[in-house]
Amino acid sequence: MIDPLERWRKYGEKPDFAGLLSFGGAPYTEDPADLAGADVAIVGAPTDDLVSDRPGTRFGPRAIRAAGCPPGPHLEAKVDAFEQLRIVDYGDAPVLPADPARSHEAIEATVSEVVEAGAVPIILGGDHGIAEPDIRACAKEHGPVGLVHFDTHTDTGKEVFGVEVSHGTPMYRLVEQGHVDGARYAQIGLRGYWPGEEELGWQRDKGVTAIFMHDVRDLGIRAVVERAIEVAGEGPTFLSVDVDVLDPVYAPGTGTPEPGGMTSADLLWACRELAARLELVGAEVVEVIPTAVGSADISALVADRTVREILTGIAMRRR
Ligand SMILES: [Mn+2]
Repeated sequence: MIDPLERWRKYGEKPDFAGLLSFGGAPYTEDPADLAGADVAIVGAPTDDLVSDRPGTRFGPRAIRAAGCPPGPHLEAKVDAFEQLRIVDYGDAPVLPADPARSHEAIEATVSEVVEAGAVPIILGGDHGIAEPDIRACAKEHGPVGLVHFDTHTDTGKEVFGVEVSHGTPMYRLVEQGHVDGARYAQIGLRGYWPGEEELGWQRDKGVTAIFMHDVRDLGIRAVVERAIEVAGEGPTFLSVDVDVLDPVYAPGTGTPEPGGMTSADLLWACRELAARLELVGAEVVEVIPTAVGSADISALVADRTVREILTGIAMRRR
């Protein structure tokens, strides 16, 4: 285990641009034995072979780590997640370029190591196809999970361009395979021009709750989050955040941007509130295509802060 903050210990904080790249300066390890006693482990899943439009999310995990800031108390929640939780950065899953099947096997195996150690995995994508290995690893341990899913798109296609394993199909497959309980599944932020009646009809049959962007606009984020908490209810739940749920002004670096989306302020608060009130067994932040370096990359920056809000919420729940 390497503690990237150690050399700066006497100053109380490390500059963001210096030292080993780990999430939030968390201790870094690739040894499963070091996961013992961890509350949360960050896992990178740098793969983008399954996108239907713009590639580049393979650079997401590294950019999100580079956009991080050191630990400290959350000014609104008054909680320092890094002080209250044992958080480790477990590095990247050993993905293979141009071999999505073996990359998914590697991601599922790495996330499973975290789950089996009793820690909550938070996975940095990567395209949204990684939801399949991420959630499967959690469901193997906890049984069918509830799901709160922020996204422009439902990702419930049976196929995209005739391809069944795609970043547009993971939620269809996870529900059909019994890893996600459709009755405990809420989507938030849907808008634009996909999917069609076939996919929406399938969702309704499975009892999935679709909360559209016009619902967020008309009802407000607090009412929408209450509805999602009601749907997910008690029991193990996964939180999946596709940054394309945000308006492209907040996260222009993403594979399939759609104007008219959520604000960062709403998404960040929602993630903290959900993590504080639901029994989260895992989370992922996906579809970041970095276009710059470090805190200059606004899509990676909002992804880093999304994970920080989830961590703050978990710390609030356990306090
Ligand atoms: Mn998605």
